[in-house]
Amino acid sequence: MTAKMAEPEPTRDGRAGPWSRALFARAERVIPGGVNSPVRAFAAVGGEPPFVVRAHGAHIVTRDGATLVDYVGTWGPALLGHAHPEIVEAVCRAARDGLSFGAATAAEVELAERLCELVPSLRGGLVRLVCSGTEATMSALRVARGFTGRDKIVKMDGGYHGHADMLLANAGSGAATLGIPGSKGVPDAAVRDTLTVPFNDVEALERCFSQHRGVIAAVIVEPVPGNMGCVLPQPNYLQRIRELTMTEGVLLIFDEVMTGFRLALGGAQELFGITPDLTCLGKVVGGGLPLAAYGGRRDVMASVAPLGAVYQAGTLSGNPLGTAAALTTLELLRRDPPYAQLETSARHVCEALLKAAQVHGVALTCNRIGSMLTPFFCDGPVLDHADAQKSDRRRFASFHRDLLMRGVYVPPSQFESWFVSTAHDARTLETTVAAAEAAFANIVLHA
Ligand code: KE4
Repeated sequence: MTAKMAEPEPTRDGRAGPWSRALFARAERVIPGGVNSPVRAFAAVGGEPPFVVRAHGAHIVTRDGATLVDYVGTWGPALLGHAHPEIVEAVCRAARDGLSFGAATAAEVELAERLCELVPSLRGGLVRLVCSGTEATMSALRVARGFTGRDKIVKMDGGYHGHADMLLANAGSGAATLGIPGSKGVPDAAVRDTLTVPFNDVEALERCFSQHRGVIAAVIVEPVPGNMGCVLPQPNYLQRIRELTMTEGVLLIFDEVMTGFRLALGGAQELFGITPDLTCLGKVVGGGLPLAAYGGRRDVMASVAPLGAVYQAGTLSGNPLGTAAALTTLELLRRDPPYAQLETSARHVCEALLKAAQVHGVALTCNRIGSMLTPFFCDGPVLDHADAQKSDRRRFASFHRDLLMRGVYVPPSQFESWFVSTAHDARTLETTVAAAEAAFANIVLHA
């Protein structure tokens, strides 16, 4: 099918062209929905995903020849831009010595030591390397249940912590986008012990604790949810969760897969000054390679096999390529912390979106913290999943398609965060603002 097609001309229009459409048709014949993760199918924004051939810095290039300013950032890892030369070089160097050993290596020790230095809840504690955020959260919850001897867990409505059975209850991210907050194939028994409460609602958590006193193992929370769109904790909310869990003997797990190393070197827990009992990390820490981690209090993590009786394992855990990418990423962040620059760039984007929306009379709320932001197509405030659900998804879809046509690639879902990287410079921000202004003008006409 593609054999006779002419190579595409360079363009800024990121909408799927003949090459992406042909690839998607082939993909749908051999991959469920044509993608290896549901949100990539662009179901909520027209259903025609552009296929990507490479990415550098703040840009991705599609198979149809479009160069786009990227705010998906491979869903968070690309904090330092795509294909950072020092990370690529470190991975290539490691690869020349072998791709995977399934044995202990010095790099894993060094990375674990670095994590225990940088992340407050890991200081003096233990950390285990895994390959994905799902593995990290699933394992942390198993450890919490093993350590406390309790079965119930609490998560937030709209919180997303990967696709482990027990966490697919009122889940956010792709599950919310596709309107399947639960999931077929998850037996009732698997979520029977999963309790959900609205984010930013202390009273609801207090009621949950009083109704389930003594049987809750852990609360798992994204300290800044990114999977209902970006939602900020209200003043004192995280502190109240810490106090309540302490009083109730419930472990507090911060899922910092998205916020870790993005909001500060020590993550959201450093930024807000709250130390959880366990922390899950992923995305940024792996520099784009499959590397994640969970860890925290030494007495709790001592439950993990082979030290303790809570089993967790993985063929590629701590693999040499992931650890090389992670060590280089952390060294780059330590050498030149980018957080002030990220704050300035992301604030510029948020303010420009709000201004353009206002000029065209479009109801918009833009939640932002550091380099994470989400424009919600509704009047604010957006403080939890229920608020986020009020967004006008038709307008979002129109906005998304317009931006894509004008060379700006943002998450294809209202319930995701945009990510600004250190590679987003003045020119890319200018392109973004111009595209947004035109997109808002268009919304009023068409959506
Ligand atoms: P992974 O298993 O996808 O590596 O991580 C799961 C996960 C855990 N915790 C948080 C806070 C997360 O945001 C994620 C994954 N995030 C989604 C995007 N919001 C990944 C993108 C996708 O599912 O394709």
